[in-house]
Amino acid sequence: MTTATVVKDIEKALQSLGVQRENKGSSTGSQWFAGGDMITSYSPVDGEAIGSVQMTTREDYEKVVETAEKAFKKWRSVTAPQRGEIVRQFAESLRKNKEALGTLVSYEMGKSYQEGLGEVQEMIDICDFAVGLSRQLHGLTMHSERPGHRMYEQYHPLGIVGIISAFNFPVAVWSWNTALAWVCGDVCIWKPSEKTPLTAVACQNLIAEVLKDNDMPEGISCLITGDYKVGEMMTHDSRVPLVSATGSIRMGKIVAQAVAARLGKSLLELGGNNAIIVTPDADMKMTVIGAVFGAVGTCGQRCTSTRRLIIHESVYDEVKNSLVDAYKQLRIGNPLDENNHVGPLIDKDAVEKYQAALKKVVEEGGKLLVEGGVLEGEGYESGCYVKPAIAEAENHFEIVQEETFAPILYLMKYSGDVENAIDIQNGVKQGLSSAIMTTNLRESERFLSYAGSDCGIANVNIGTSGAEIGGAFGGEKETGGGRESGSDAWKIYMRRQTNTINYSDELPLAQGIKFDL
Ligand code: UN1
Repeated sequence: MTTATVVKDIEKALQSLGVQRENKGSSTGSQWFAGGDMITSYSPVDGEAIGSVQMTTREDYEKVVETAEKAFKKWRSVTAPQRGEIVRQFAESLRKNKEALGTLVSYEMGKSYQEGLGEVQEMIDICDFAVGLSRQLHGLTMHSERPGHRMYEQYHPLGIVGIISAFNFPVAVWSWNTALAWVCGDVCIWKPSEKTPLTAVACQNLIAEVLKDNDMPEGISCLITGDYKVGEMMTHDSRVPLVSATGSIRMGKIVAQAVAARLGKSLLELGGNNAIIVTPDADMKMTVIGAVFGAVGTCGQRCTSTRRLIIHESVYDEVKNSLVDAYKQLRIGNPLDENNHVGPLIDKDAVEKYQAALKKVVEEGGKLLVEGGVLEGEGYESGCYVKPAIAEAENHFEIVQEETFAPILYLMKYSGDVENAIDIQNGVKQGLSSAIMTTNLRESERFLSYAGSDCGIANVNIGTSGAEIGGAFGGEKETGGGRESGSDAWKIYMRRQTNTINYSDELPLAQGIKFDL
């Protein structure tokens, strides 16, 4: 595919999604406010400026929050199944715009077109899930210790949900939060990554149309844009009871402290350092495909990307050689060209971090098996294309302990029982995703037991990335402890209330306390 065709497709995508070359950056739905400085979004695909968005000022932010507060009063009175119906219509709009939005995600973020489509599919899936949920949102009932009493708990809408999302899943992570928050009766304010503001403008246009068609007020879906300073307006704002933040551990610690200082709630989805354990009983074909997709998919920029392979010494050379061979087949280039497996990193900063990590692993005593390097020349003009690399390393290396958002896979050996591999796997400060490749039931069950993986996600015979929306998504330790997406993750978007009702003609006190007048 030539550059010219890509540009043409982008034009079409931008047009059909209502994204301009110059955009206002603060919105309460159909209304947009002019703001401060412009942020330009450059595509890592070809280095071109795609368009720009005006940063939210403090004044704009105030307008947004005031409108959201008003909208909440109306939205919470719309019944949950009706709110679900609106989310259903949003899913329909996403289905219609899947190719356009997938293309823009691919071009603005750099992930492959297939993964761009997959990301929009993930949005559709969570909306479908939320529609069903809108007829549930159930609490428990329990038996009272007092005669003629009934107890139950119910969930009420919380208010404004602030969403801070990262560049790597520029649209899906927003929808995980919004689809649930909306059926729960909350209104949302979204601050997308300043690296991918245009996909956010596109999403805002799609949902604004749906809300307008349903005569809903401004303020149910709001957008603010800018750097961390704009995010800080929300984290410090007690009118925002829940802040859901996805990004680095460093960012998460700052958000968590700011929100905790005002006793707000935060939902954190931070870094991972995900490993696949390969035991002597692993299916080799699955292992290689799972490890390669996990390590190089999204150019290693998923929080679930596979960073470490912990391989039993008896199969170490076999796995190592198969991987080195498999890496030779990888095609790196324009992600909108479906012949390519790997697109660019997000920007030159990320390229520098990738280079620094490769240097550091060698300095610490590691050995490069697949060298990596930055690609130059035709098709690589943006300077963001790198070769996926493999290094032999030890778990205690400083660089291995860190999450580098790049396609670098560290191989390490274990000997003896699977417990030794689990110790290595758990021997990092992050706790998002993990996997074991084995056909041996005893090994897989030990990996899944209380003494097994300490991560929020633990898979058997699949890689570390590519979770489905039906399960709760998130991780332990420095990954932040939050859970988004499926299962009962919706509960964080609501406030729980316990109700005790006395239908007797006495007033007995709990715990048998006597109090007579
Ligand atoms: C992320 O990288 O922040 O499990 C989210 C996965 C995707 C979501 C990743 N469904 O890889």
